[in-house]
Amino acid sequence: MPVDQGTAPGYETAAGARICPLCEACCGLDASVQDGRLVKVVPRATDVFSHGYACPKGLALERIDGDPDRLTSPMVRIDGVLRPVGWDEAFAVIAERLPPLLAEDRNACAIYLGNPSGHNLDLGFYEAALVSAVRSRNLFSAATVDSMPRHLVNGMMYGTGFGVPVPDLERTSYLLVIGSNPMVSNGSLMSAPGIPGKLRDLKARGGRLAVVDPVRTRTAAMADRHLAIRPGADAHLLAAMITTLAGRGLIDTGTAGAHLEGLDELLAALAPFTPAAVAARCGLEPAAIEDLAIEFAAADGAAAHVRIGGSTQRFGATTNWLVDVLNIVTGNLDRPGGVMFAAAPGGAPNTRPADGRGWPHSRWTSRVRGFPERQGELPAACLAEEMEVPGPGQVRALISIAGNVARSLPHSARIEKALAGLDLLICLDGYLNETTRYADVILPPPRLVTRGHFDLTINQFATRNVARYSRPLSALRPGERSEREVLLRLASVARGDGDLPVEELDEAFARKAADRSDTLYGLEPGTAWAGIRHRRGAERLLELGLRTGPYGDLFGRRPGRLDLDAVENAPDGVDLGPLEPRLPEVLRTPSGRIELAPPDLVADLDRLEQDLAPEPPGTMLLIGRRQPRGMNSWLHNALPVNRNHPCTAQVSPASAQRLGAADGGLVRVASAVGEVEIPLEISDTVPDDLISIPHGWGHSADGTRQQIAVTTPGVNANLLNDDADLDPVSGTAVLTGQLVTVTAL
Ligand SMILES: Nc1nc2c(c(=O)[nH]1)N[C@H]1C(S)=C(S)[C@@H](COP(=O)(O)OP(=O)(O)OC[C@H]3O[C@@H](n4cnc5c(=O)[nH]c(N)nc54)[C@H](O)[C@@H]3O)O[C@H]1N2
Ligand SMILES: Nc1nc2c(c(=O)[nH]1)N[C@H]1C(S)=C(S)[C@@H](COP(=O)(O)OP(=O)(O)OC[C@H]3O[C@@H](n4cnc5c(=O)[nH]c(N)nc54)[C@H](O)[C@@H]3O)O[C@H]1N2
Ligand code: SF4
Ligand SMILES: [Mo]
Repeated sequence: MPVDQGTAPGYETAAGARICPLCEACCGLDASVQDGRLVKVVPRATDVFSHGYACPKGLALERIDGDPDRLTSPMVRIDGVLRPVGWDEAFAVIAERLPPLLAEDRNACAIYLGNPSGHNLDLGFYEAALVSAVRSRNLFSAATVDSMPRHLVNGMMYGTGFGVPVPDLERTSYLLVIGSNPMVSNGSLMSAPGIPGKLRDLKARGGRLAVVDPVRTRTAAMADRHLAIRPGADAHLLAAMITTLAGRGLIDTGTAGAHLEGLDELLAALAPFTPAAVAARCGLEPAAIEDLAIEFAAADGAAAHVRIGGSTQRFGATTNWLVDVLNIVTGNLDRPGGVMFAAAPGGAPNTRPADGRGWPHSRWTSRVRGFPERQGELPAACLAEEMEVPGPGQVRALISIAGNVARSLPHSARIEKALAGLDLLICLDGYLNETTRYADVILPPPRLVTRGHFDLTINQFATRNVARYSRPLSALRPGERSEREVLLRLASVARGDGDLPVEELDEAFARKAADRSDTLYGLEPGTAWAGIRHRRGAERLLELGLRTGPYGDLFGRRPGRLDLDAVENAPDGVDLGPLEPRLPEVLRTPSGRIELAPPDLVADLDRLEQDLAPEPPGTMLLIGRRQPRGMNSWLHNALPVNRNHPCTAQVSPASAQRLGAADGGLVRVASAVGEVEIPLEISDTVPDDLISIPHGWGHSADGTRQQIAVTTPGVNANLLNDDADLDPVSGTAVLTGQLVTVTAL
């Protein structure tokens, strides 16, 4: 039922504020649109969050949105070949093939939610409609190749998976960065545009930067202290730091102290992890570990922060947990200059009234490996086996939304084989790429200037509270459909209701959310609906989120406070100020306290204790890196590769010599599950016995349409990562530190 088509006069040539949807920095831009095409993007100097910062990716948004290879119509496989078709034809195929499969077994249809879901209002709101309509236990997302350790730890300690403590970057005097390279990635679970300037400011005000990373990254190169740790040893290091502080009587929990549960039990459990016991495993001197701990504890406002390198590893959950413990035992949780909780203006689990249920997990398990769900999801590293292993409950259909699983998930050759064997693959994606080439139906998103933008998810990890909304700068063209429409129609088909009119579906969806809000906030029935019904689509749900959010007017109960009009009328955004202490109001654990010693995490210390031996010298371990122009697997077509950042395998000069390999020469890298041939780059930033390969490459020309990317295809690092290797606590894939052998060719 096409409803979002057609053009609205006056929209087609426009200019206005636009938040960059690519990464968590969420920079404010100024965009110009001509004839509906994004033609120019410049940084917006007056944006209340980014103050004129933007990186080259955001400034090339017009190339990304205008990439001639982007799909402009749905595609359907007809006689084995993907062909462009109209929307009704694409939906007819889905309506014919999806319901019988679901009627047999809901779990036969899996869903994967990819990374851009967190940067897109339609996906952010309406993916939930699809997920609840399909009712499959086989829900997967990028979280289990990324941030699930954080969600789990957050859930177990504070009661919500999102809404995580973030470094108070502008006021801290000591920033400890573990397994993250924000100078290149622009930061993650720490939304802060312009990290380079913010780190320079930290140093200019006399603060210190410490980096724990095997590699001397651009962030490590700026640091006052760089600890070149061995991969996977961060939990050991953190345990020993905490034990050092306990041994010296330096534990001081500050204001969080009144809300803690389990401190003594925790310190007792960590006691075996002395600096001497872990030093060899970490590849560090015991004194370096002690010095770091003492320096951190002595700082007036310190913040420890961990991301990918400390999360997509065997001790991902335990590492994330001990980072928070370190912040807590040094009195840095919930204090200015330490780590603090944002109050997301659009509403979040930790701003809504508590329901006493705590974080959901372990209600079912995956069929093949028996892995317990986390936050409703199963490990993405289990997706291949669920598609591949026959028997009752086998996944026979996949709906992949904004994801490129054939490049992003470990053991990707196995993923591709399984994709090829599916009965039905539906992809919501704008490219014919390594994943969507296996699709039966591809449903492309519209141009990004047709969407409104608000950082619903990312505001939960912002380093400052802001509310910013970008208006659509162009109406949908006749062949375009909003992702709202696509998801609602898919949901309707999956529910068995058929292809109903979209506005009807949307109204029912929004009405339900509004009625729930009435109950949640004790409003007169119908109040919330009356306050939002003048809007449509994502904006209607955003209005609900904002008005019931922490700064909202609660439909007149808190007059003068935020509604969407107020935010829309402030194109630079509404600055809601620096982060403020939120304990204990932020807690959503059943006990209403901070659980310092969750049983699943304390139990993992046994496994940590079994892992104290360093690998023998000469054992090569694979690690990853991010590059300035990439965005996981999907920007290499729109942004030509920078000569300085090709897809190479970096090793140290000594490792190169031992391997007999020359700079620029080919090497074969082999793991338990695959092998690749890749040019070698000798780099003194990488320590001996590690090999660094960036992910997101390996652009296949076979059956894809990415004319630029295939000219510099690079090599797919996930051919090497073994999907058997998981953090057993969080289910997160191990994407750093897997064993490989390297041979010069
Ligand atoms: N080896 C290794 N593997 C990794 C990582 C690593 O460090 N090392 N990092 C992991 C991490 S952190 C992440 S987040 C994952 C990411 O992995 P994925 O979740 O697969 O995400 P991307 O690779 O970013 O691919 C995004 C896809 O969405 C499409 N897309 C972009 N914008 C939109 C939109 O608005 N709507 C729709 N429908 N589609 C859109 C793009 O065309 C692309 O195909 O990769 C993980 N994989
Ligand atoms: N340019 C660019 N920016 C991006 C992305 C991109 O692909 N390109 N992706 C976006 C996404 S989805 C995310 S999640 C964020 C991620 O943002 P970051 O977390 O900053 O990710 P990386 O830059 O990969 O940094 C991870 C670091 O961990 C180190 N490391 C590897 N193994 C270990 C280990 O065992 N211990 C420790 N301590 N360190 C280790 C690596 O050497 C690397 O420097 O970046 C986002 N921003
Ligand atoms: S730093 Fe991230 S949000 Fe900012 S312009 Fe670059 S890609 Fe966009
Ligand atoms: Mo990510």
